[in-house]
Amino acid sequence: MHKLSLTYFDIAGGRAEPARLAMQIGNISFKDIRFPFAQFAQVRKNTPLSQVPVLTIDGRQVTQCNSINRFVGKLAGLYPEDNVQALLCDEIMDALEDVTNLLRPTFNLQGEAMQSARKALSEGPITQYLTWLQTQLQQNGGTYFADNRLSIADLKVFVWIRTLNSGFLDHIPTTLVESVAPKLNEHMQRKEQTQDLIP
Ligand SMILES: N[C@@H](CCC(=O)N[C@@H](CS)C(=O)NCC(=O)O)C(=O)O
Repeated sequence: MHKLSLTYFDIAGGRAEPARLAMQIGNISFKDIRFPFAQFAQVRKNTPLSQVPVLTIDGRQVTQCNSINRFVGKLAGLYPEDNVQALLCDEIMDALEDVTNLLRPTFNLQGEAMQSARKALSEGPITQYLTWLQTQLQQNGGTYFADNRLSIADLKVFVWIRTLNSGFLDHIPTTLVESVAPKLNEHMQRKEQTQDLIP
């Protein structure tokens, strides 16, 4: 058994939350190292690319959230064994990284500049990705994103949709998901209702 720890912000979202959920669901023992935003400058001095999340496995630090997701997904039985289903699972996770990266520069903006940048993202790429995700869900039967069962892709979508709905991202309307891709809210609510999904 590997000795695992996962280092990330103390938030119920972002790039490490799907892996945290997967390890909880799969009863994978790990050290959940959480820190407040204010400590990031200090923490990043000790991470390989000055970024988080970092998975430490038997003392070795590993970066890249989707690599971490695939690894813990396999440990937890939440990653498809079939190659095509694995491809579909990866596609969803990588698409979510793309849209997350579009949001990234807006965190450095303030006031009206942030408002107009986020309005443009909401009406453009975020709507496009939400619509696409809903289509993918429906093409795969309407319940799961791959493999006809819960996978790490479902957890990553769940975390993103919960964040969009939460109001955590200023100027992204909390009604956006419901208005452009309501099936994704149903998907999230289904996951929330299952006892295997935490906090
Ligand atoms: N490609 C990396 C991106 C990681 C990343 O950008 N993490 C953010 C926090 S969610 C970060 O550390 N940002 C600081 C920076 O890049 O300077 C991954 O997939 O994990």
